Amino acid sequence: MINNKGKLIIAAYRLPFKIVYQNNHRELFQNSGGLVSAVLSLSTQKNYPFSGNISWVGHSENTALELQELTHEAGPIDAIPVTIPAEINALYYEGFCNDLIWPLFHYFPSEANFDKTYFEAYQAANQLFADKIAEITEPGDTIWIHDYQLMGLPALLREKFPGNTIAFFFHIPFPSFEIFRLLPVSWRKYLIDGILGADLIGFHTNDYVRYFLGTVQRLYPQYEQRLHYLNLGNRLVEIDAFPISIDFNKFDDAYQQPEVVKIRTEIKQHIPHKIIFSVDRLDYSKGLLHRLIGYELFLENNPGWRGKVTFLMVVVPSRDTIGQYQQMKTETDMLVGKINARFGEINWQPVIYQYRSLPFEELAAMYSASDVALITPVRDGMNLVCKEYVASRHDNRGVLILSEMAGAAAELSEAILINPTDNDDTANAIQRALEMHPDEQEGRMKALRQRLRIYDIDTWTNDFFAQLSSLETEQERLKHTYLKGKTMRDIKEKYANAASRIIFLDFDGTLVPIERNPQEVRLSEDMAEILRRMVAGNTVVIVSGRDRRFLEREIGRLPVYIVAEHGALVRDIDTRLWTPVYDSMDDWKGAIRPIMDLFVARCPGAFVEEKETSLAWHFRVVADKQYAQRRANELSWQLHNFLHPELNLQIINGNKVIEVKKTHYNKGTAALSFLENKPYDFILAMGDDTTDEDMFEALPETAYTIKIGEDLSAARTHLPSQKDVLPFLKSLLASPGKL
Ligand code: ADQ
Repeated sequence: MINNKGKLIIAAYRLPFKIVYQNNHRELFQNSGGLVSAVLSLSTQKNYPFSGNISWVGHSENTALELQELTHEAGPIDAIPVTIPAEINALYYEGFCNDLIWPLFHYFPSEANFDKTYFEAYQAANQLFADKIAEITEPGDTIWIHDYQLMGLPALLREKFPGNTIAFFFHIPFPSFEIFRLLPVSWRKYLIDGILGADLIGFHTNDYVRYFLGTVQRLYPQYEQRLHYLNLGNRLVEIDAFPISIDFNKFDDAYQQPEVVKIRTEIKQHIPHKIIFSVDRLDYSKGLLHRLIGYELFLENNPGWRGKVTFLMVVVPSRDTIGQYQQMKTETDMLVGKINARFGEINWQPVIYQYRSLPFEELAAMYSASDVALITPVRDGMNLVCKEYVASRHDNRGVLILSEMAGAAAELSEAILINPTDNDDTANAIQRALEMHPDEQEGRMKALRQRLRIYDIDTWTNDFFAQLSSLETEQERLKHTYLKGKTMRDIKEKYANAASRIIFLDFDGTLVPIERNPQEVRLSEDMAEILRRMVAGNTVVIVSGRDRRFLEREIGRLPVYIVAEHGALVRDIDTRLWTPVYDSMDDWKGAIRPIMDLFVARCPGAFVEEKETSLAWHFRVVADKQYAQRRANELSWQLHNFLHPELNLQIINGNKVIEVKKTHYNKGTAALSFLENKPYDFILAMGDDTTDEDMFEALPETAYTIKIGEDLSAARTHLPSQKDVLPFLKSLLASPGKL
């Protein structure tokens, strides 16, 4: 895993501890939520990848001193409180977080309040977190930030600590762009820039990953996306799905615990027929009202089940100081009353409704006593209740009815999946679950349990940190170190002492600056002069993607090797004749050209460029970038279907261009063909473009590879800009050489 690490810092809105005063006695309560268990189990692992105690930074009403005294002996977590003044906290937490982001991201835009003071408080609170974390951060520390309350924090920390690893995990749904775009423009930018300050960004499901990447693409079309990676130019960010899980063994073991067995027996005695169970926080996203209406419809449609089933609905109080929540509680109370009044009998109550928090043993007993779990949120990032229910069913019995709107539905396909707002669907699912044959129940439950047993909370944390570790390796590989000081001395010394040298130089962006109009590019006299001097004692090869006509015009007069069209054509230094790397290269164009032309017609502004050895479909100048990108994806897909391996063609998705050319050659193969003909003990390659990466990757380890600019690269060193190329080459030639 990760080597020579500093400590792990966790930032989440809440601290995992709270001090409660009872009868003049102080007591420390440790929250047992999923994240806390994950962190605790991580800290006890043999190959724990960090050093020292974990610092957990979070809002608290307790002082640092109180917490220190009590948590000192409590275990591996040091609690570090952030003090947020009450008036800011109200606008930040109850306001921006729970009166705007929570409803909006759960697809309740009509419940969202876009208040300017909320946003100001959100920024202020994120800054308070950043300041507190800055007090304790040291080089090598990893900072893991959680959830929608702290979206601005990764960027605030990145600015202060560019060298530290920062990870971010988002626990609620990330919505599609149509919802996200409802936010004011500057808020959107603050939130997305904020999250992108992290190195690794985790969501529960692949859908949320897609929506996030889609949003970034709308805001920043210039960031290149490849698989799960986003290239910000000077930094690589990974965005991936890590479905959070639970402590499977804790719930599984509970089945046989004496206290749980006792409570389960009591429940079964008290309710001597089928039990449907649900437990949630009070929240409109949890679908309580729809669930009750679905159950009512089930009783209406199935008179035979009346008196033989009870719905045990437990709701844990939450956010009930907010108006919407109070109203929801009243509506729930009324609906329960209505169902009980409509169907209840002297010795049968259709709904037993409890508004309270349950201790663990009681929760485990209810899970294992029930015949059906009815978990029907209208939106839920993941939903842990359904996973806890499955883990509690050590007996392999019970049926899970689960909303398809919960993130967990992507993993738990053996549940009966329903649309929670479709009352008929809910009612039918209840009937089907109650009447399901025990063999079928067992088959489904075993499959669900097997999956959760493997992907439990420990696997989740390990998966997350393993990704972080391999991302760090990738970032290290692509990191840019500028060519100066010792590396510069080293390269000059090697140059001076070498017996046989070869130098590969890209043209645009390396020997000449990038111009808006590519045809207007001219090689400067200074650069031409350096190249002429360089030829004495060096094999000089100019490697370009341009066609040979252009290259003849611009550099034809120079006594150098020239490689055109990414390695397809080579001009000899002595004969000055061009040779194609492959014969009869363009017999394939007749088949590809009509496909590209069709896409020109379907995408106004796009055009086809016919090079000697390739065909390129350009869409840089198309006004509607989104539309053009879609067409480009479509074209690329059609071409992929068309290109059989025997055609020996490849598709290159370049920067706003899709190019088809013969496989087997690129700037890398072109460079290698020179090395095959003669041994060299000094190899240098310079370039700025993505196609130069083939050259950097292909050349031997001993080669000096230099990327122009800050973009991530496989080259070992960088020069900041094209302007630095001439001074560098001059200084190289000034090295006192053997030759
Ligand atoms: P929550 O919205 O809180 O979490 P959930 O994932 O279901 O939702 O977790 C609820 C937890 O509270 C469960 O562990 C459950 O056992 C417990 N709980 C619920 N009712 C209870 C009661 N009456 N008494 C005692 N305990 C009760 C947010 C996101 C979710 C995401 C989690 C984790 O909204 O989508 O799954 O974070 O990332």
